[in-house]
Amino acid sequence: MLMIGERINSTKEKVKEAIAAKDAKFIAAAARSQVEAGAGYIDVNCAVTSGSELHDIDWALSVIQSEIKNANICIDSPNYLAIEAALKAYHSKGSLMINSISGDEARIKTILPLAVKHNTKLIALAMDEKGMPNSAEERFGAARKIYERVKKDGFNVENLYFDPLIRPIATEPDQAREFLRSIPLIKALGAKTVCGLSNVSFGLPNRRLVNAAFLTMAIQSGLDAAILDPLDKYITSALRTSQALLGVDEYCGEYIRAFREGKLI
Ligand code: THG
Repeated sequence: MLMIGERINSTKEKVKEAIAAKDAKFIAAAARSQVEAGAGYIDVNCAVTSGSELHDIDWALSVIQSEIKNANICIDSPNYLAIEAALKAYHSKGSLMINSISGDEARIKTILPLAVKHNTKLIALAMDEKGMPNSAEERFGAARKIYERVKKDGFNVENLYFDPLIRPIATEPDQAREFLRSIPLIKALGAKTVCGLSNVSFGLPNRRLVNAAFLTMAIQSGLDAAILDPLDKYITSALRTSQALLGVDEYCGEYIRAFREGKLI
């Protein structure tokens, strides 16, 4: 399963301050530590930076690319102009992922051509104009419409990742179950699945424990990728044990290596 490192996100106060102060060391260290912990992509969100997102994402991408050769980056922004700025700033040989579109046609119209032109991976939230989905079937229905829509415009669906949108179980106890049930339905379309893991535990104590247990269940259900904190030992423990138990970690090599490197609880 692909880990997308979540730590460079401007909703986090320290990150917001580092971006405002143009603290290149902070951003470079956050990128490096996540890659060393096993992140395949680094999510970059500069959206909460008081009106300077375009400039800030350009700066952050330069910093990350000079720290990490051929960095794979996941551009996380509600603003297509910021996504466009990031595509311009990216000059490495790695791979880009755009986070995200949904069933909203206005957003598809602006972002999809960029994803096609630059041959990026693309996250699509499994929701349409009716809003947040409740059941697995609603998630699947929204995903199917988006799948057909992006395929029609020439997007390579092998690069499509659906986010079935996990919601806090503290207030909506059936949502983890509906999320998990939606994964095989969506994957049967021929697309991949991804999620922002930590939403599931919002409002609960000891959130890391809930995130880790949920990750184990999601991996068992076939989740392909997750936006998470790769430095969290609960996360790496859940990931390595799950993959070893499912037989996708040959001779438990990755599990043993993670143990030796002190990455397990
Ligand atoms: N789906 C998609 N993209 C996403 C999300 C998703 N991008 C943003 C978010 N959700 C995933 N990224 C983060 C980044 C940081 C944190 C959580 C999710 C984080 N949160 C702290 C916490 O939960 O305790 C609080 C913030 C802070 O430290 O100040 O660190 O679902 N496609």
